[in-house]
Amino acid sequence: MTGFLKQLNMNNILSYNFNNKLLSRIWNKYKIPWSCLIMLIGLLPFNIGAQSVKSSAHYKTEHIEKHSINIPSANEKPVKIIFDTDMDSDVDDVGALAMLHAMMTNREVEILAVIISSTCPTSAACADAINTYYGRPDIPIGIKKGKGVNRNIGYVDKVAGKFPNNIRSGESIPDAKVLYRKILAGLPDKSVKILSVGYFTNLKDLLKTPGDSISKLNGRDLVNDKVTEYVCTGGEYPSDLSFQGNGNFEPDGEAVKYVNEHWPTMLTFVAGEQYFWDVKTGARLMKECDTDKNPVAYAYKVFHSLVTWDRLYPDHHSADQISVYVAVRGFENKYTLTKTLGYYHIRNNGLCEWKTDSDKPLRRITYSLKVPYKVSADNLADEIENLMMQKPYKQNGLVKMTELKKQL
Ligand SMILES: [Ca+2]
Repeated sequence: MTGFLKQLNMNNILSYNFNNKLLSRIWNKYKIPWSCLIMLIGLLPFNIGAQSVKSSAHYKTEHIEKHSINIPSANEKPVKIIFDTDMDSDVDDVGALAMLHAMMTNREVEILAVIISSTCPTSAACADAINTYYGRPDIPIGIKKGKGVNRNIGYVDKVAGKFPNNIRSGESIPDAKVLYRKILAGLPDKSVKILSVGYFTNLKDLLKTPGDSISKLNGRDLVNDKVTEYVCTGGEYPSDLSFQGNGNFEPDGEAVKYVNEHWPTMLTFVAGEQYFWDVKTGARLMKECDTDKNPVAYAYKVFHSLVTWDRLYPDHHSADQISVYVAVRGFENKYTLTKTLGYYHIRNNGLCEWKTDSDKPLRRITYSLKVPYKVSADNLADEIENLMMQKPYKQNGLVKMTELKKQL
């Protein structure tokens, strides 16, 4: 603080001397009447005040950058994320949520809500158990109401039954599209990213909502105003025209088609198949973390006890975690993820083909993305798994950062 006062005083003195010299020159050159000079002198305090504010802000920014290793600079705000997950049939959703929590602790991310695209209530309870484990039990959770997809294989029931959470029944969980509207309506314009790692059902429902008491805007306009980008796990690059179908596209292909054609902001598809499997995570998590105390490690352990198809066992693919990486850290990173400009042609059953149409409106341009095989998938896996294994920070990292800034 002493240094700050010294710097502040020196700046004010410099400012004051500069203004005095300026007034002398004006007086000597133009012989301005004293009444006018007094008016000019009257402006000096405002000038000094402005200099003081500027100096203070400058000092604080510099101070934070130099001395607080884990605190981003004033220009590096955490990325606001709404996380939309199926969390019923695969366990990479759990790994993705764990990553987001670690990134929130590290001030890269602010999780605004977790929204379940499955109709399985224990998916919501599992997500709440994970949020609670990371010390953030109050993160809002929504779920798809009514008819929808439910591919629960059972690991979420085990996690929800073993670890503390506040979800007691499906009826107590807010409707996904209503929660979306409430959160979006309360945000500044262009301030949030939506990240989905499951079905597109909730996003279709959101786009179709009319104006209401929450916001006069319909869903599409609300998204257009508030969302910077929508990043999703989904699709095959360059095409999936088989009848197997992509795991996120096929269960609600109509929703994928609708969202792809109506989403008003940038839409990034983290699309691919083989590279998902090249980035292997989970084995180290289960080996080094206590599966009785850590719901993420426990979810992976239970998942592997229920499935026989995981050819990577004891590791697992990292499709949803790669989408987290892309949503938070973007394309420009050391793993040189590549993007391809174009547009998905999607059929109602979820089959898709990537094309580079030029007649699509700019606002609806979508991206596909793949990791070149020369990329060190093992290094990316290590980075992802380190985040999945990062210990909880019991207090909300963002609040902590605010408190620390106040002290400076
Ligand atoms: Ca998923």
